[in-house]
Amino acid sequence: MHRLFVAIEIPEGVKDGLTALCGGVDGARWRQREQMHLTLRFIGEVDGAVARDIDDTLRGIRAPAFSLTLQGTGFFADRKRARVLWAGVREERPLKQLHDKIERALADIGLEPERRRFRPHVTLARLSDVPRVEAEGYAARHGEYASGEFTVDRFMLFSSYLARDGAIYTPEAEYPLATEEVPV
Ligand code: 3AM
Repeated sequence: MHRLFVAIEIPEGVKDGLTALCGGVDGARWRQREQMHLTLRFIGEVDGAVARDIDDTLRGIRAPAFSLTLQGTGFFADRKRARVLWAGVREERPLKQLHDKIERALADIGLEPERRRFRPHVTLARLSDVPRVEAEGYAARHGEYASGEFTVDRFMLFSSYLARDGAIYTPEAEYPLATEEVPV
C-alpha cells in the first residue's frame, strides 16, 4: 500500500523564510524544511493498481503554470485547542482551479470525493495541547509575512511514510504545467 497525496513543492529560498517562522510556540512540532509543501489533495492509502491509475489520470491534466506568493499566517483549531499553524497564500484562485481539475481527474477513476473545503496553506507546525489564544498570538506576530513571488510550473505526487519522529515525504511523480500559450 502507498499513502499518497498531491502537492506543490516550495522553492528553497521560500523555505528559508518559512523556517524563520518556525519557533516561539511551546508544544509546536515544527516542520523540517524537507517536510514543507502545499497540499492540493490528500489521497490516503491505495494499492499499486490504484496508484498507477492515479498517476495516469494526473498525467492527463492540462493546466497553465502560474505565479504564487505565500502571505500571512494562521491556524486550524477546534473549539479550545489549536491544531495546526500555517502560512497562507496571497491569491487562491489559480490553486483552486488546479485543485478542481485534480479533484475531477481523481473522481473520473472512482476515488471518493474530498468533502472538506480546500483551504490552501503550507503547514508549519502540528500542535499538541496549545490553547487557541497562543495560536492567535502567533498569527498576529507574523501577520506581515510574505514570500517572494515564485512560479509553479509543475505539481507532484508524494508518498508519505509515517516514521516515529515525523512523516517522511517522497516525490513519486511530477506533472508539468503549461508555461507557454497554446496557439489556437
Ligand atoms: O500538507 P499538510 O500538512 O497540510 O495533514 C496531512 C498533510 O497535510 C494531510 O495530508 C498531507 C500529507 O500528509 N492529511 C493526512 N491525513 C489526512 C486525511 N485523512 C490528510 N488530509 C485529509 N484527510
